[in-house]
Amino acid sequence: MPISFDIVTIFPAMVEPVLAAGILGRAIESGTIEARVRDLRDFTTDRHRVVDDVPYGGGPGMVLKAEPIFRALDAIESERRAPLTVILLSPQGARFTQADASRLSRQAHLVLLCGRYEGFDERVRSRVTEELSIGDFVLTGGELPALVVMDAVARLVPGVVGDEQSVAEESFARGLLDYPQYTRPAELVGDPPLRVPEVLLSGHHGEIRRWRKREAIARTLERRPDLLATASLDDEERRILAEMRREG
Ligand code: 9D3
Repeated sequence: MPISFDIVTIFPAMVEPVLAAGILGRAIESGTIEARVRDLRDFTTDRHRVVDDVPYGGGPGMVLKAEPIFRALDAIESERRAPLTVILLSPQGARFTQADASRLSRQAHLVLLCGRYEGFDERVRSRVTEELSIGDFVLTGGELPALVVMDAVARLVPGVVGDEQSVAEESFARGLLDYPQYTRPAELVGDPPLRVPEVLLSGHHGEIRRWRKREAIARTLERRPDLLATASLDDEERRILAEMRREG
């Protein structure tokens, strides 16, 4: 059964073209994943299709009304004939991580609820399974975060990314940064010339594997030492890391 997503937004035009392009687009076209974009305004009942209103108690900005969101969720729930997993994208959410992507990729269906304005009527949260943020920076709405979550989840679904092995082995899932990669030519002419590390041209697969491990660990130690606290390293990697730490 393909995983399916319902994205609820007041800006379908911001979401739709992303779903048509690239690996996600191909997966949707082939039926490996399903995605529907629901315009929140289609779930209003007034002539002006109003989705927001002023906050009770006063203050700046507008708040997304609860009823159109409830009607959208009711409609999706009736179609699916099953309880929904509703993910609210908001700056107040828990930080979205690879572990969340992995967990969510085992669900059959996800609703991604995108906010705009100053936020949602708090009562929307009575229908929300979990609330996620993609990081500590301020965006204009939840559409890009919803696409980020969908992209990260969808690529873990079998058949979406061509090379299953690369998904399974990707170093980030183990808590390491990627090792450096090169492709032809072996030398870029210039001053100085930029050469591919000799070991990669050597054909010594054991040495190449160890070089890559060392590079991935060195980079992680240098740029993201926080990742090493929880990384799942094999014996060889632990030895390399201990040696690097000794040598400073
Ligand atoms: C925390 C800022 N809020 C103070 C009044 C206002 C506000 C700013 C931006 C409320 C909503 C938004 C729109 N952002 C999102 O909907 C959002 C988001 C983000 O801005 N950063 C990281 N992750 C996310 S997930 C949804």
